[in-house]
Amino acid sequence: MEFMNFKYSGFLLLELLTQNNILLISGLVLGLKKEETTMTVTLYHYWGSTCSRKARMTLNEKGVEWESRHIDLHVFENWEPWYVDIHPNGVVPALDHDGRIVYESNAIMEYIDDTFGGPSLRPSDTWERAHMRIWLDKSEHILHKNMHLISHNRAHAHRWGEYEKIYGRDKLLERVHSQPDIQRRRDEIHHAEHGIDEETIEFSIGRIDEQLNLMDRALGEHQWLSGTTFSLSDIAVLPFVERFKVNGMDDAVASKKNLTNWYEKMFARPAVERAYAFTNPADDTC
Ligand SMILES: N[C@@H](CCC(=O)N[C@@H](CS)C(=O)NCC(=O)O)C(=O)O
Repeated sequence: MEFMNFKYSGFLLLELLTQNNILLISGLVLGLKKEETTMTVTLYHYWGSTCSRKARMTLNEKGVEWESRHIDLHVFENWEPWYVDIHPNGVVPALDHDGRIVYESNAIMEYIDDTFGGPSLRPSDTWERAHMRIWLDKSEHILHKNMHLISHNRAHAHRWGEYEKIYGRDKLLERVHSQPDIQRRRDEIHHAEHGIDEETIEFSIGRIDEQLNLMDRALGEHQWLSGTTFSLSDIAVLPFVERFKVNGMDDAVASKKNLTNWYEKMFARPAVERAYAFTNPADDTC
C-alpha cells in the first residue's frame, strides 16, 4: 500500500511536471504573486488645481490606473482633520499608493516615474535630467508662487467675498485657522484682509513672462523643455502657462513662437487632454 501511495505520488509528480502543468503551476504562482502585489493608487486632487494637473498628467502618461478622490477646495475639505492626516499642509494633491502617502506635486511626479512601468519621464542624459529638476523647482518656486498672487485678485478675492457672505466673517476666519501650514495661513489671512497690490501683481506678471521667455529660448534650442526628451519638466510648467493664458495674458504666450508650438504639441497628447478633461464633479448634473 505504501508502495502504491509512493507510486501514485510519483505519478502525480510526473503528471504535474508535464509542460502544460509547469505553465499552469507557474501561472498559479504568478497569479498569487500578482494578487499579493495588487496595489491601489488613489489621487486626492481638485479638478482645477495646477498642482493636481501635474499629478494627473504624470499618472496618465505612465498609464497608471488610479482612483480619484476629489477634494473640494471651495468647501475647505482640504482642511478637514481626516485630510490633514493625509497631507500635513492641507493642500492638494496627495497620492496614496497602497496606504503609503506621497505629497508635494514634484515629489509625486518623481515617485510615479520611479515606481511604475511605462515610458521613463526623466531624461537619461544627466545634464538634461539636471535641467529637468531646475524646471521642477521653478514650477513651484517661481511659476506657482507668482501665479497664486496674480490669481488672488482675479479669482480668489471674489471667492473670499462669496465665502464671507455664506459663512460670515468670524466663521470664515475660524475656517482659515484650520489651515495647518502656518506660513500659508498667515499669507491667506493677509491676502484676504488686504488683497494684493497692483505693484505686486505687475511684478508677478513680469516674473512669469521672464520665465516664459526662457522657456521659449530653450524650446528654440531643443524639442522639449529640458532637452531632446519629453519629461516631467514639460508636465510641470504646462499648468502655469495655461493659467497665465486664461488669466488674460494670452498675448504674452502667443507672441512666443516656440512656446506656442510646444503648447499645442502638449495638448495634442492624450494623457494631457485627459488630465484637463477632468471637470468639477460638483458640476455634474444628471
Ligand atoms: N507645493 C505644493 C503646493 C500645493 C498647492 O498649493 N495646492 C493648492 C492647489 S494648486 C491648494 O491645495 N490650495 C488650497 C489651499 O491653499 O487652501 C505642491 O506642489 O503640491
